[in-house]
Parts: sequence; structure tokens; C-alpha cells
Amino acid sequence: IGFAAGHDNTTFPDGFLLGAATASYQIEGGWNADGKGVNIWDTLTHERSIYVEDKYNGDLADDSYNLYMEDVKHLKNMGAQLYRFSISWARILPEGHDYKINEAGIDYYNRLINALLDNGIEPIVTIYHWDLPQKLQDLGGWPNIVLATYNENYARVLFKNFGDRVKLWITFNEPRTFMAAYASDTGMAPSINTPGIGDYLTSRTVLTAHANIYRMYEREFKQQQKGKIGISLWNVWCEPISTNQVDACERYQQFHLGLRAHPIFSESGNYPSVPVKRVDHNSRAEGLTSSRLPKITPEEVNCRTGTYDFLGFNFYTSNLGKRGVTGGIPSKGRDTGAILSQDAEWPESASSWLRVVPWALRKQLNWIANAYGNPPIFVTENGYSDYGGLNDTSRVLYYSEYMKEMLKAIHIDGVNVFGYTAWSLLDNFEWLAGYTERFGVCDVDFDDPNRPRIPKESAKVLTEIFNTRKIPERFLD
Ligand code: PNW
Repeated sequence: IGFAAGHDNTTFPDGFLLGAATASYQIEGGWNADGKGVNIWDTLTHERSIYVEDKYNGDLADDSYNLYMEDVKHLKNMGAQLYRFSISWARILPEGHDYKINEAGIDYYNRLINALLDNGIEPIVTIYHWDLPQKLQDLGGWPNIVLATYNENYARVLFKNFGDRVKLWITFNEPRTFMAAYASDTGMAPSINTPGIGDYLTSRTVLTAHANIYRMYEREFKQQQKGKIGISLWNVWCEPISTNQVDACERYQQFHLGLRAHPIFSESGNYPSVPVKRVDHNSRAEGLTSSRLPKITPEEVNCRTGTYDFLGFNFYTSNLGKRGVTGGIPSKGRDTGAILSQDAEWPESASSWLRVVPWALRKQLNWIANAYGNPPIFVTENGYSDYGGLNDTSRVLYYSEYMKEMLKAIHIDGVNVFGYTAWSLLDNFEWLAGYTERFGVCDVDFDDPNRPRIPKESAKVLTEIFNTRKIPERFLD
């Protein structure tokens, strides 16, 4: 497709939205403040702190529960048009159920949302970013399909209370990541070891919940509130290690992105056929009577397809892929049938999984556009980790290079990307890595109880980009 020759491929299109992102457990602190209930990350970090690299937790984190005005100030200074944050389910509904609403939690998010709007910053709100109320985990957590109903009831409370002002909603952040929390007992919370089963059940609950929330919003709120709803999926690009390994990477895409994206964004409303066949086949070979990947019924197909206004997409890095089998029996790794590695030439970060591969973003965006009819895409996360410090030259390069590739996808390839929020506004609690890996464009001093924020070099460059709406000359080839 492409745009007219001479179009400036390093400029953001009119109307393109730019901002920064965070998530509740990673920044808020206030873990037991004013009636908040316990969630699975409170439990994991308190009871199994050994799982976290520095054995630390999010009890105080960036203390955004108290210091949110500081966050708003820095966003404003950067010229951010929007702020992506998530709502802590247990802060709103301490026990997960909607019979007991914590008014202090409602107040907190009202204050944050109003402060953002007063400063001309639009909120984009993630309904679920991994901090499940412990009471719901006690019922089995996401593998239990009843959570789809409880999650829908929670979402309704949010639409009722905040939907007059919040117009961009994300149902889930990265189902792929938190389904893996049910595939290992040394992983993310709740860290349950049911690989190849609990993870697929989680995936089903999430798809059901997403579709039901979308339909509920349509029925009960959309006409009045006029908001948009999406889901944020995460993927790592898979580059075939050689030209005869293309099928392995295609399979990887179908297992890791397609399993969630296909039911929502394709017309079929169902899983892609490749994972269905492979999991059916493996399940039979393991002696099971029914497939570990639960079937989607015709009714569900009708309810699911098209339940989106946009596709949120989190992107960081790439792998090399080839055919092969790894992982225990059963496991999603074994079902996928792809062996991954990284190219030693790709620059490293502080996170073992994250290497700098800017061109992979363009390829991945094109893959999505081709697979799902070029839906509107919002890049809800993209960022780089180091060990801290204000002079973050590598992060500056990361952002400018990845943004250049995203702009090529937009201007040259015609991919429909309409927004971008950098991960992250702040250094924060990086899950199992604790505070050892830093993703922020603002530095936070975790030794100082006042948690001062200081913009890094990268925040200054993003400020320039947000204000000029183009990639600065000095970063062009
Ligand atoms: C995302 N991996 O998660 C999350 O949405 C954020 O909360 C997180 O802080 C950020 O990326 C940086 O990690 C990921 O292992 C978690 O490849 C794990 C991976 C990738 C992204």
C-alpha cells in the first residue's frame, strides 16, 4: 500500500497518540492502605519472597498511591497526551466480588483520573494487569471459568464509576504472560505448576471474560459513554534461523499470539487451526480422552469475533526460531514445537529475555496487519531495561530506533497504528526481577522513603519527540 512519495516517514501522523505506561502493583504501594484487599502478588512476595531476585516486594513500590500528583507532573512536563495505568482489582473490590466496594479505592482512581484530565492527559486504563484478588485465587484462579463472571462484574463497577471520563479501556494485559503463571511453580504469581493444562484453561477464561466485558459495555454503557475497548497482547517476534525454518516461526506466532488474537480479531471467532490440531494430537498421545485445549463452542464463536475497537500490543524483542521440541510432557512449549534462541550480535539489556532488535517491530506489526485485516493497533508497551542511572543512552537509542521502525510500518507498509505508550514512566517493581532491572524514563530512588522521581536522558528525548512529533534529526541514519 504505502503513502505518497515524499511523505516524511519519521513524523508521527496527525492524531497519533503518544504517552507513557505503568501498572498498579508495580508502582502504587499502599498494599494494605484504606481497605485494599490482598492480591496474589502480595501473597507471593510476602510468603515466597525467595522467588523475587532481590527478595523485595511492591508494598511501597513508587508510592504512587500517595505520590500520583508527581507522576502527573512528570507526564505533563513530558508533553504526554495520554497515560496508561492499571486499576488494582483488590483496591476496588477487596475480596474480588462486587458486593463490597472499597470507596477509598474509588476515590484514589477518581483523584488520579481527574488530575490527568485537568492537565490535558487522557487516561487509558488497563482493567487487569496481573494482580488478582487472593480470594479469587483461593477458588482456583484464572483456570476456573467462573472468574470470567467475577471479572465482568468488576469491570462493570469500573465503567459505572469511571466511564464518564475514561474513554480507552484495555480488558487484559498480556494473557500470554499470566497464563504462564499457571505453568510453573517457580514463576509469576500465583506460581501454580499445571503446565499444558492450567495455562490453556486460563486462556479460555480470559477470552470469555474479554468478550463478555466487550458485549456488556456495548449493551450497558457504550451509547452513553462512547469509549473504546481493546486487549493488550504481548509477543516476541520469531525470526526463522534459516529460510527452511519459516514454518516453526509461523507456528510460534499461532501459539503465542494467535491463541488469543485469532478468536477476537479473525472472522472465524475460533482458535487458529494449527494449535488445535497439535494439542489434540499430543493430548491423545498422552492418553487423554479430551484435548487439553478446551474447545470453543459455536455460541462462543459468535460472541467473540469482533469484540474489539483496537488491538493493544506490547512489544520488546525478538527470538530466532527453528523446528524442535522442548519442555515437559505436557507443556505448551512441547505443543508449540519451536526452539528459540537469540542472536549474540543483538545488543543486550538488563533483562535476559530482552535484546535490542528494532526491525522486528516492523515485521511483527506487518504480521498482525496481514493476519487480522489491518485492525487499529495501539502499541501499549515498548521499552528497555538497564541497571539504573540518569544517563541512559542505550534506552534513548532503543526508543528512537523502535519508533523509526514503527513509523516505517505506518507510512511505508500502511499498518494502522494509532498510539504508543512507552514502558515505563517510572522505574518500578519489575515482577520476579524486583528492583534489579529498571525500565523507567524517570529514575526512582528506592533507598529514599520519599521515592523522588528524576527524569532521565530518555525522558528528555521523549519530551522532544512528544512535542515535535517526529524523530530528531540526530537519530536519523
Ligand atoms: C511486560 N518476558 O511484561 C509487562 O506488561 C510489564 O508489566 C513489565 O514490566 C514489562 O513488560 C517489562 O518486563 C513482560 O519474559 C514480562 O519476555 C515478561 C516478558 C516480557 C514482557
